[in-house]
Amino acid sequence: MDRFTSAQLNTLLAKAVQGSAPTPHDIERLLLLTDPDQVAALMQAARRVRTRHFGREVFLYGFLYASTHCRNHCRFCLYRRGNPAAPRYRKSQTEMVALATALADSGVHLIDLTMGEDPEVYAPDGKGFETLLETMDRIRTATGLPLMASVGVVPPVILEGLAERGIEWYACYQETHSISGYHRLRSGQDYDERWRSKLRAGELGMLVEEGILTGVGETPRDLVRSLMAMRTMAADQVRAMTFVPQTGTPMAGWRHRPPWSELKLIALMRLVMPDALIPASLDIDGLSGLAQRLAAGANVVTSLVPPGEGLAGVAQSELDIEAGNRSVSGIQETLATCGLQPAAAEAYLAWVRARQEMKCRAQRRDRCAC
Ligand code: SAM
Ligand code: MD0
Ligand code: SF4
Repeated sequence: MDRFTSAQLNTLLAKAVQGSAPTPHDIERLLLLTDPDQVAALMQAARRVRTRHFGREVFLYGFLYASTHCRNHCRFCLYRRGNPAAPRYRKSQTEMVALATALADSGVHLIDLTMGEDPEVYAPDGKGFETLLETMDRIRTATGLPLMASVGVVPPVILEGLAERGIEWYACYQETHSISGYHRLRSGQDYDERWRSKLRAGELGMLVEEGILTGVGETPRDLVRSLMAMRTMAADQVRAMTFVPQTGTPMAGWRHRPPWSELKLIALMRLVMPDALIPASLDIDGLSGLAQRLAAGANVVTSLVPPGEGLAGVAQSELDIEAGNRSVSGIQETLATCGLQPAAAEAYLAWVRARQEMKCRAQRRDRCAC
């Protein structure tokens, strides 16, 4: 792949800052940048785009891993079915409401309720889903915050139930948009079913988060395809997570380090989808990895977990949780060092409502056009 001269790169980045996204070919070349000054220029451009769309304010997401039981066996995941190394627990409804309330009191803007595809919730009689919907209602009443459901590929009727209850977000990460890559990672799961569940959530008026994994054997072309897919589906929040090898899984010994990085992907997502929310997750490198993710153009701090409650992360089940570093107070200093500050709760809510309204108008336009 041909390299950029500094002049070429500066022109391309200046155009991106003005709103003209790089082409797929250029995205691939940017992924392969190695010169530290050129990489720094990419990050700076991403920060400029973030500032243009979001100013100096970042959003904060509380993370509640409500059940670590799962019927699936994703090859990359600690919580895959049958892994004896996975810490397993299932929080009761009362516990979840109390944990969400504590997170809300700590100052987060949203509660992300995440679970494995817990066989108790996914039971054929539907009672588990009924309880889940009720739990989300109770969390809403107790916290008044926007909510995200990261609960796996739920049946269509449950997706409708979430939308009817006004649950703002549906998060469901494809990990890759290469079908063979998907089947390698999410073995036994249907690519189209997962993809369609997100499109359907969007049609039902929910905001959608899409995500990719990096460091799992993907090619630059795969990543370009993913970025294009995220943009085409008009995902409202987009993320990249660096794969963390997990004990007891088929990928425990995987040590592939590609020449690109989560940071470059964050910057590229920012250039390609300037107004999307992009997480700086505490779930990969903990607090020490926050500043670099924000410097790459991320504008949401995710995976804030209250200490002392026996709660787990996903990629990092324990890192920094009990030390209180994955908390609103724990990240303040880093935010200030990066010249950023938490948004007001009203500002996050206003962003969510404006985005929902924009999607709704776009859908009405599309329906009229056909
Ligand atoms: N069970 C639901 C599902 O799979 O959609 C909800 C959990 S989902 C939020 C877990 C996400 O964390 C995965 O989609 C993947 O992107 C990420 N993840 C899981 N294991 C990981 C690992 N070992 N390293 C990095 N990211 C990981
Ligand atoms: C995070 N640990 O934000 C969480 C999780 C699920 N919606 C998010 C992967 O990194
Ligand atoms: Fe289960 Fe989600 Fe982990 Fe896959 S990624 S094993 S669906 S918890």
